[in-house]
Amino acid sequence: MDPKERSTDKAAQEMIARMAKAGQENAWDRLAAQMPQCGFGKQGVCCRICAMGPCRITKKASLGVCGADVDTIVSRNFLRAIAAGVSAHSDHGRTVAEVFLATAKGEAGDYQIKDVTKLHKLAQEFGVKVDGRSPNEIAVDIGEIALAEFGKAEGTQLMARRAPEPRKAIWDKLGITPRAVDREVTESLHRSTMGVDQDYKNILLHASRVALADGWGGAMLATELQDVLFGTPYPGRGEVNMGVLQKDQVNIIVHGHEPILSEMIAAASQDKELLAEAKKVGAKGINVAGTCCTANELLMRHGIPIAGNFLNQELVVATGAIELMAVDVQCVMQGLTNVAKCYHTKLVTTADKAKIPGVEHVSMDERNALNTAKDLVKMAIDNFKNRGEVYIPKQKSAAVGGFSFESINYMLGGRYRASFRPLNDNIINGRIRGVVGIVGCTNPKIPQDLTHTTLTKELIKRDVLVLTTGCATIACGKQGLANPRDALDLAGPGLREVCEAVGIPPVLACGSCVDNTRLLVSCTELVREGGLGDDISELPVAGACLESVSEKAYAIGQYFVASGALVVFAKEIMPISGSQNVSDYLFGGIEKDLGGKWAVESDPVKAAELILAHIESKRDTLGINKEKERKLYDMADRRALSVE
Ligand code: BF8
Ligand code: SF4
Repeated sequence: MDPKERSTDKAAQEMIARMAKAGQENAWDRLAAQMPQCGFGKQGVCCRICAMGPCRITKKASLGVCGADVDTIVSRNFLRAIAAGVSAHSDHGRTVAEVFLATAKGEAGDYQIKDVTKLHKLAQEFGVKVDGRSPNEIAVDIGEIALAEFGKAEGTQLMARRAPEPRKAIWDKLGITPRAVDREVTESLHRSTMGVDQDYKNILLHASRVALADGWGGAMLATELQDVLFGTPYPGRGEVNMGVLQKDQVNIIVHGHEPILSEMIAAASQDKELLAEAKKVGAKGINVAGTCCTANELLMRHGIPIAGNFLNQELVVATGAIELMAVDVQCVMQGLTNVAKCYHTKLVTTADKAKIPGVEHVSMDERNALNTAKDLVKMAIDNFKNRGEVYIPKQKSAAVGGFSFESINYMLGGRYRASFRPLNDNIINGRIRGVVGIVGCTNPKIPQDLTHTTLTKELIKRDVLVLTTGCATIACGKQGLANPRDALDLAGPGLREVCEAVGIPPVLACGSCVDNTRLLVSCTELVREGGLGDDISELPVAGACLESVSEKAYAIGQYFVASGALVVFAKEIMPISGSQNVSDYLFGGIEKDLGGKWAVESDPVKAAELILAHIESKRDTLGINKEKERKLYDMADRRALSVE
């Protein structure tokens, strides 16, 4: 297959061609070998949760052996996928909470509480006393409360209190205010086992509840605690794509999700002794770059370069320039082992819960974190001499990352009064039509990055502010859309004017997949600031992921829907088409219950139309599309025009 049909990223195209020439396999080749994929699986109609099965629903056999109908089977599979996604984000959150607590207690000396302002804010939210106490004392209480959120016996998620009041009332009325993460995941598995919940709407109601335990629970805690521990991101420059690899330096790739590891490797790479060692082996320095979400975390906080997103992981190794790739959890392809074998690259697993046969394991213990990271850097340096042929594609793009909620708030409001007011005002006056989150993965079924970048361009052209996370951020970054200057040239006149006035780009890189919670917090702030309705469901906002891969993407989609937003996925990647009832409910009926809904559209241009129509209908309902009386300037105009 022509590499251009596999990826829209020029560096990836080069590497795909090189791998093909060398007879090396990657995800696209393995996908081809899987064709045709199982039609039952695609529709979500197969069930193998008990030993009377596996069953699959066909015209000939409309019920499983137990009598389960297609609605039960499809909704149960969907719930299980969401629960798995929730467990991934939230287990990440729990690890962060554990390291946070160990840090506060002085048991993880290499980490420290970096953002005391945010610590105090969390303390206020959690009812923790601040006066006369040191940051570590406060953090011990916060850490203990946070850790309990994952497994507490009673009560609901503390973070869910952040949601707008009408939203919380909807959740309460439906009985889906999320409880402890572990409880919601356990109940998901219980309800979806053989012979338990067999009412598809009831099953999908719990899908919302478990997803909310992630968005307004585990994942939100991951983001908040990481900010306190590693620093709340503020905008800074970085570079994205394989061209960030350095031919004359020791290259280390950190891959996975938890910054617990990558933060330490980044620190160890600056160690003077290790730098001297690198020089001794003939390298000019130590270059750390990231792939996948851990890359977003490092770009957000340190401007550390990003080598690529999910589908780039094998291609990066195939450059022959990587001395060591340290991986932790999630989205790490086992296929990496075969590619690494073709080169000198040392692949190292670091999380005890995620090992790979034949791959060296170095356990990352937070109590000895920096030393472990130094050992890894040393391994990389020692491996430099084993390099063979190296080919590094030239492509790289400048990018600005670091758009946390706090930094957006600060930039919009200015130094003296952080505020969303200018954004609300400009949505109300129509210069900005709405706000859309473009998130998630890259899937080999779709030319890499195509939909994220096309949708982003279509939306900013039509004056929609775009917030990105996960691999979609990296997709945009690679194609220059996270470069404010280039992106501004593609923005519609209204959006451009506002962006130039307040000094934000039209595409905001907001971080990793757990950082989708920054988008929930931002939506809540849009409501709180006033003028755009009382609930998230009234806002002219939407979310989209047309290249989803992971179960985590369903979890994210469902918590946005349950928070009141429209969420658009690609049709062929939404495994519910086997049930008309489930499809009708998720694409329509659920809106009456929760104010949000799913939609499917695989074509990014049509997806943009669909989203814009949704945004305009929300604007109509809000009454902000009505022609206003002509006037010279109002306050909003003046604010939008004032350049600091
Ligand atoms: O959590 S976007 S492919 S890397 S799942 Fe994975 Fe998808 Fe990338 Fe990050 Ni998110
Ligand atoms: Fe078949 Fe029912 Fe068992 Fe599923 S639970 S495998 S549908 S018998």
